[in-house]
Amino acid sequence: MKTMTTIAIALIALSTAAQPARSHEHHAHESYSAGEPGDTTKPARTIEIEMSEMTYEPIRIEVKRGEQIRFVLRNAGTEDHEFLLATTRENLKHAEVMKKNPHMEHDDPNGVRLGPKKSAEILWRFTKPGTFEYSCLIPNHREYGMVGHVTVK
Ligand SMILES: [Cu+2]
Repeated sequence: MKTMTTIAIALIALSTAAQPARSHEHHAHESYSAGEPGDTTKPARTIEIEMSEMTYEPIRIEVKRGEQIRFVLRNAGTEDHEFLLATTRENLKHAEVMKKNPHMEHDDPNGVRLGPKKSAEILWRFTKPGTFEYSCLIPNHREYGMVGHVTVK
């Protein structure tokens, strides 16, 4: 009986210890809904995207399934903006988390946050067919129009 209690306590301890690790994994976005990070040794088509208050230019792009794109991103605005490549579902979920923590830092291959006049590149391979989006999840920016669409054919 004593042994049973000890095992039960040990199991409880184990399961609570596993909790933070699991939520951290989720937060790190280890799986990507819009494809996968690109391979620098493979050819890529360059698409330039300009960010400003509160839109992207262009706001819609089309790529072929399997195509690798080098996104050249430039913030031409006067505020910070983001470019996060994912499904709409994933970005909306992510936006909820950002509402609670607006200064959340991103360190993911599918996204970047840029200050005014800054630029960056993202190399991405669209491996799945469907419709994806790039949006800015700084509170209210997506609602005000900072969402673009990628159609993968
Ligand atoms: Cu923005």
